[in-house]
Amino acid sequence: MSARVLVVDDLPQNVKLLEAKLANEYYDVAAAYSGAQALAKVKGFSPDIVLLDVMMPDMDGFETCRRLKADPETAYIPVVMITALSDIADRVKGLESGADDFITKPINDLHLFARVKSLVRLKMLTDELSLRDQTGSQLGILDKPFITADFNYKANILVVNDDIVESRRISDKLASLGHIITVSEPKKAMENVLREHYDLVIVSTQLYEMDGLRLCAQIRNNETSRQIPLLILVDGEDKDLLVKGFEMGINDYLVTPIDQNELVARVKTQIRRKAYQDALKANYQQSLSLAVVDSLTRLYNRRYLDAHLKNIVDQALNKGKDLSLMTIDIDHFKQVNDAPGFGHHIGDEVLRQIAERILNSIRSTDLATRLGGEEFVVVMPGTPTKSALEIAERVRFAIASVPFKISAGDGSLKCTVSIGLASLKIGDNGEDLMKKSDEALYKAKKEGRNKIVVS
Ligand code: GH3
Ligand code: MG
Ligand code: MG
Repeated sequence: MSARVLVVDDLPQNVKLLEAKLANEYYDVAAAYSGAQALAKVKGFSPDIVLLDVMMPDMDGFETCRRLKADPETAYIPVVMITALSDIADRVKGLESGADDFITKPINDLHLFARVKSLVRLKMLTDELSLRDQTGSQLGILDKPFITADFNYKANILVVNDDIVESRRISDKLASLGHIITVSEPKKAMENVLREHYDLVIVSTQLYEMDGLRLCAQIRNNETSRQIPLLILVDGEDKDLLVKGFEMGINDYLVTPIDQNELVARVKTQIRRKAYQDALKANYQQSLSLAVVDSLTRLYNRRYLDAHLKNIVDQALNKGKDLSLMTIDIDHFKQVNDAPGFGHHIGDEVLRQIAERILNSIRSTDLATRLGGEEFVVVMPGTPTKSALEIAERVRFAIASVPFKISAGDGSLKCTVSIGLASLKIGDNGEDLMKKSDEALYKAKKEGRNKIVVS
């Protein structure tokens, strides 16, 4: 995994040492020698992770970190603080300032690479989501999501530990962060994980009944629980176990006996991250479907057609495949809305049923969209004019042959559509195709409606 690392330290020899270690593992490394320099460099270099010394003149590591995390552009770059001492107060202060992790000097290579790998992996996931989000913003359909660092979210946390005393201490300490469930049997834990929604699972690796890591592996290997953050409790001496844990994708660890403040800080970090990822995903999915699907008919809308028609046309031209497109317009639809005792909502009832009949008359590979108003477009990949005409006739007939159910008048209404059909010729683009089918539609209207005209 090649990733970009920014090393920040006021002492050049420290920077050199870290640079050498990281370059050795094929990381792409840049250096900054002060907090101010780091803030500037982050923008151009866009690192996947920042290793940040705490003790620096002028702006110290805490302040640098706070500023990185306060800027929406840089907030999601993981920061690892490097503290001179294994001073608990410093660690907690670091995590409170938004750091994702810390390492103590002298730097243990194992811990360094474990932390870096795990954070970089997470960053890549977040990047992918942001990228999709950005595509959404470019299409003009997504608001920029930004979850602030403040923290009111009540989390669901599962603690798996058969040390009842330790378990109790953990759940007391975390009580203010949300809802804490404790279980002592791994089997029951897995059942819980699959049944409930958890924001974090804390697993002791000193369980009597089962290897705690095995439970972690089960959680990671199950589609339902794959994304849940995992935090393990390990005996400080057990380095091998920690390495194995990171390899299977745990997110963080605490060394026993647990420091209570560190517990809270690390749990908060995990939950915040999960909340961010969830929000990003939900925002993306929801905005996307809100933005490209027409709410009345549930067909795709014009924005979607505009974005995709070009791709469909390019693909057809490149592969030498047929492509046909029809524009469907309801005949005298204004009269439906304007009929005495009817109104817009009756028109909407008809629109919905027309969309349904269009969908039922086309094939699953065809793309049905509501272009706007009472006009629909169906794109038919791989379809020459002759077959497209058959499909168009099916649509026309499905609409004209059976009256629509409405909640006005005598409860039913006859309605017809006119259809313009065009097929792709070499040299055409999407717009040409739309224009041709629209002209054909105009002709169908002129020739008396309830009919199909081929361009
Ligand atoms: P033509 O056969 O020439 O297409 O006649 P038309 O009345 O269908 O055409 P025109 O373009 O004059 O009017 C379209 C009407 O469609 C205007 C509007 O009342 C109605 N309409 C457009 N969008 C909606 C909608 O979302 N809901 C409802 N109920 N009516 C709509
Ligand atoms: Mg119209
Ligand atoms: Mg019309």
